[in-house]
Amino acid sequence: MSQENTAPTNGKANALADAAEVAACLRAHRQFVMCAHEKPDGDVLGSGYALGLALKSIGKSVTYFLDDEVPRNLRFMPEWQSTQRSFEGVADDAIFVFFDMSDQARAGKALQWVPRERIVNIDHHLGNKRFGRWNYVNEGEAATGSLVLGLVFSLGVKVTPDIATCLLGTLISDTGCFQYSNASPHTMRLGAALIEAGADKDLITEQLYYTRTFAGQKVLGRALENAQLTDDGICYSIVTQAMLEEYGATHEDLEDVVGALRVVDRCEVAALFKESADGAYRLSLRSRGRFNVMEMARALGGGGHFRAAGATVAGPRESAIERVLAAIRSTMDEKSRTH
Ligand SMILES: [Mn+2]
Repeated sequence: MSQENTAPTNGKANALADAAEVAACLRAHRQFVMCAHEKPDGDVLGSGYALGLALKSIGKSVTYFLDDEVPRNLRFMPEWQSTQRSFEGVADDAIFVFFDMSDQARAGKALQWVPRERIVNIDHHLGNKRFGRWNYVNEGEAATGSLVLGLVFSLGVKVTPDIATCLLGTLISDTGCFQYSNASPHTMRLGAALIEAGADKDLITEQLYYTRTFAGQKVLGRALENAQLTDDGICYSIVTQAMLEEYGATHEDLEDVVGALRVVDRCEVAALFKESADGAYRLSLRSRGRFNVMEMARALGGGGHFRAAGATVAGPRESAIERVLAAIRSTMDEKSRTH
């Protein structure tokens, strides 16, 4: 990969300036804590590991903090075993880098104490709250990892095969293996450059898309068996705690379920209700492209993207379903009236 001192921008005039400014901050400090959001995915962890590797290569001290286990399917990422659940060894002047979250609250309880003046915020979500002292945000990018690649360039660090694997993992994770509409020519070029730099594409796709637990596949079968399809194109299903217990599955095993509902030909909006131990439901919403599920999720106190969003809704089950279907229909009706 060429080492031009330019950040890969996506038509946003301020992205390059932001990258240079953040790179200056990274050069000026000596210790960094990489911070992930709750329910970590390939984008947030790959971004943290990639920037961590880049910073270590220029002599900086790096801690990867995660108030959770690293999900099994992300344990292919270089550096994952260095992830720690405490702030042990973190000095008072350390800088905290928050990845892939529009709001500090998404980082979970353990990171709410971190003051703005010590935060670098790197993100691609709509409506980012600019909660850091340094905010490197570009909503046009498919993944936060694209922005991290820009920083690696700005730092003048060589993109090693390990850094490339982490960053290709972010792109593959957030684009559904380059299938979603966010996989622009720009994103494909970044992916190609990362493969040229030595990223292990086959390892990433095998781990993210072709490795599932047997328990998870059994629950997927049950969720499809129980799925409902309404006349107005809402395909939904529920995974209860009892189902998870029956097969020994966890919420981590459920990531394919909502996608399997979304592919139904008469489906416009897919909704999966995942019962939590406390009786509330974690809701995942997916759109076939006509309706903005982020609006629906926001009406329920959640958020996300146009085609993929989520929220948490209180039980009991029947009233949760009723409220969610009402929120979905309200957005669908609104669009039908205005288009
Ligand atoms: Mn992301």
